Amino acid sequence: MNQERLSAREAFRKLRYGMFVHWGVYSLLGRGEWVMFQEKIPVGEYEKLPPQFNPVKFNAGEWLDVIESAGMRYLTITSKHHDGFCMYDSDLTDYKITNTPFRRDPIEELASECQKRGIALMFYYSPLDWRHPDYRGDWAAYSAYWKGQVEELIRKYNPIGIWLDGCWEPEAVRHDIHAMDELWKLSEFYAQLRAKNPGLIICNNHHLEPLPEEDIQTFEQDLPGQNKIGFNYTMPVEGALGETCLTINNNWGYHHRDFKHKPVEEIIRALSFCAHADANLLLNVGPRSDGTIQPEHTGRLMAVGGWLARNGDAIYGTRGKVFGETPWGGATRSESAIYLHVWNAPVDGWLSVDMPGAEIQEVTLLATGDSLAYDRRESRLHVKLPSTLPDPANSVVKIALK
Ligand code: FHN
Repeated sequence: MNQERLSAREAFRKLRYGMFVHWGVYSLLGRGEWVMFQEKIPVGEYEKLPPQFNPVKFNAGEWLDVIESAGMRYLTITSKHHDGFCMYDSDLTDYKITNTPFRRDPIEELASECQKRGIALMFYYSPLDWRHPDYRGDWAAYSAYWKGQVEELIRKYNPIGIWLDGCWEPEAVRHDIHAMDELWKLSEFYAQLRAKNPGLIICNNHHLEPLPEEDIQTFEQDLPGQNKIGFNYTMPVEGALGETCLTINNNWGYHHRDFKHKPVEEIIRALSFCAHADANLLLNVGPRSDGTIQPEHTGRLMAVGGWLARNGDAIYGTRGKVFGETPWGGATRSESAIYLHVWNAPVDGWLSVDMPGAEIQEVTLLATGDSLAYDRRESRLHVKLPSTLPDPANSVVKIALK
């Protein structure tokens, strides 16, 4: 693996927390990003949406304000979803946002704002396409089209990576990574991309073990290794970058009747569990057709940002897999400290962890700096928690090492 790729992977892992955005003309209907397929909307009918699309309230600076106050360090946004509509100014199709009343290129505006603020940018791209005539026709022509679009996204907007989604079609290749690679010619394409962009981060959300040239193993709507929804590869693969992608409610694209907004505590625990499992969390919002993110979501994001303002040292730049499963929570570590994430505090208030050989300088509550009493018996460390913890969702104990 070349040095640029190694450095890019390390930088990506350190980001730990990103915003996923599913935004497209489907937001006009407000019934999620699969509406065209689920409601069997004919292409000709669906094509009536772009002429109505004019997100006049879209403001890249406002989106980046939300990302920054949320404590998120990267943005992964849909450049083209399965409906085939391009949310950027593609040279390869007229079916794109710059051909709507909006006329502007929101991806370009977001890329510029991300650059200004040091927020990393990735593009979700769907090779699966419900509209393109060659998708079910001239496979060679369609392959040239979608790969050309991925290349133009990289060339035009300079993202840190590409997040592919949809190579799990057709069913025949869904459970066989080698058949999928053969059909979509993925490894060959990745090598072409890497020849020009050695440090490109590549993700393919196929829910199988990553190919050698793929960097990220995704856990969709699932925490790493839990596989509660059955279509993720059950255990994190050694050496892959883990990333859980999670909806903030129950839909990726905007759904006007989805009120199942996740509680702040649940999001904080998901973020902490991912870091404990040495994985990133990519939390999704689905903006509305006017270009705004709904307040139920911005409010939650800000609240998690508040927790991160107090506890971010235990998340950003840390590594996980410090201990095995524990009944009280999880753990992360940096060069100089171990962080115990406590979301299920022991009834007697004593945390006990095995820490052979560690030389301890101090034990404190990360959020307040308050010192905590601790005791060492042989290789085990016992820490006395206060009766009231600062963050019921997840209070972090910092063990500063000498
Ligand atoms: O079909 C897509 C879905 O619309 C959404 O984009 C998610 C995000 O991970 N991926 C696919 C379902 O696995």
